[in-house]
Amino acid sequence: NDQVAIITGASRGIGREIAQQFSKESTKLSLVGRSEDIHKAAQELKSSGFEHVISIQADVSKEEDVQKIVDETLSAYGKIDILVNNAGVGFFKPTEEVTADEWKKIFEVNVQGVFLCSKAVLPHMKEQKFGTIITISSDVARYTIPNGSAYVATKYAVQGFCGSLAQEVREYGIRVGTINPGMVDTYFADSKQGLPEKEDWLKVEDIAKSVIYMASAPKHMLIDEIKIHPFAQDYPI
Ligand code: NJP
Repeated sequence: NDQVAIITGASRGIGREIAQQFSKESTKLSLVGRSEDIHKAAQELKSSGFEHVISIQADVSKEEDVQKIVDETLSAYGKIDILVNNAGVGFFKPTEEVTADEWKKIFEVNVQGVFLCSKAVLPHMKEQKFGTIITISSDVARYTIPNGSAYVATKYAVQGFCGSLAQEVREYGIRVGTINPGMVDTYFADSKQGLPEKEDWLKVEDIAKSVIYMASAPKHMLIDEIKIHPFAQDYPI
């Protein structure tokens, strides 16, 4: 396998597990996160004997950081086959308590980050006439919940962006898809992974394996959306 993948938000939670699963497929990896923990995630893979991994401390909402991600990936591996837009943040509270700054910031990461990273890899994928862009969206891109107006709005936006992009780049052999999970046991929204009350929630492996499935589908196949819920979660259809 000589595929090259960029995974954003790979320092913990779903992104870190996506990196683990890709390493088992021998996919070469660029791991992205804002904090220094991103280097630990790469080191963990190296310690387990996987050599083809670099870590890039970068913020997906900043254009100059995103350029750094693409430049460092190309100089390490010479190409980009897969982008996993996984980095994302969330908070849940009544709308009148959401500040304008919080609204702006969640859109900068969840929506602008997906736009900037996708835009930055497109010239390379177009040139090689192949590529897969997978975005971890959410099941709330398909329905609404109280106290989630900002987060839900970002995921509706992401869904609209990815759907439009999918049609736009099809002629270049580039596949664009979203994975839309329900509640996953991670550090999301200031939580902790492994809390007993989240025992019935989806596990990071459930989502990571879907990413591998989507990315490794044969070239004639486009999996444009995967929805996954914890069996125990009550959700609107
Ligand atoms: O969250 P968490 P998840 N630039 O907090 C990084 C979606 N989702 O794994 O930057 C670059 O454990 C952050 O690292 P750091 C969700 O919307 C989740 O659950 O160092 N990286 C960390 O590695 C999101 O899109 C649930 O702080 C940035 C990672 O992102 C995706 O799943 C349900 C960054 C977040 O790890 C992964 O979230 C659902 C930035 N600006 C959708 N900001 C769920 N957990 O229930 C953050 O439907 N990161």
